[in-house]
Amino acid sequence: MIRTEVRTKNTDGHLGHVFDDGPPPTGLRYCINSAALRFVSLDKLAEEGYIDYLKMFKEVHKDFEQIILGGGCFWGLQAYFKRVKGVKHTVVGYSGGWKEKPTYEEVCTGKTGHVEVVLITFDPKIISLERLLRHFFKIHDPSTKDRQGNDIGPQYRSVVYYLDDVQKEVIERVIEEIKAQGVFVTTEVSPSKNFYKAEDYHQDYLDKNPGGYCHVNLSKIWDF
Ligand code: MHO
Repeated sequence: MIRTEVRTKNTDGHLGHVFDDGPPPTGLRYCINSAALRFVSLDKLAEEGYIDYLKMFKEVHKDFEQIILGGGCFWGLQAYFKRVKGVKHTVVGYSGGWKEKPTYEEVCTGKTGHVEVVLITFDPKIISLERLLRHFFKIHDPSTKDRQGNDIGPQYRSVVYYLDDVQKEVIERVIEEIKAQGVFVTTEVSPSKNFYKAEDYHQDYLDKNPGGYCHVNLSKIWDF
């Protein structure tokens, strides 16, 4: 049997071997050294930059659900949502643009297409997506295009990026309800196409800097 060596793209390091007796669709079987692998758990795929891989696990039972929300400076969004019951994990990042691995400074220019977002991992047995979205529409203003409070620019636009198609319907239903209450909604609803984790100092920023800028009212965590 032919044994083809797999080597790293840039540094020519040995990773393992590949054989042609694997399963469809590629027919390839990768036999990769464990030392060359990094284990990323399913709930961390999105935040580690592998959002595209999630679709490979559609059939796998998960005890969590995820959604990406943008509604102004991500410091405040994260500070609020991490206090909501049923939210298991939050991480801030950049999403929706075209620039790969953007820095905060690049996103701040408004020219990367990205939005400051929070990736929320929640337990759907404790809080539904619907209720989570009610929080979202309560704490930010969906009517101001490319703006939340004093923060202006496309990086502050209101967005919901969903991670699976089932979520789309729920999001549209909640938005219809809000519109019916007379609210003008500019919120962009799209399938998530990327997520780049923001720099460490932005993670849990308001816990580290309690007096820091925050456009969200944290004095009340709503109960829906
Ligand atoms: N108005 C705030 C926004 C920060 S947020 C991380 C500032 O300019 O620092 O975009």
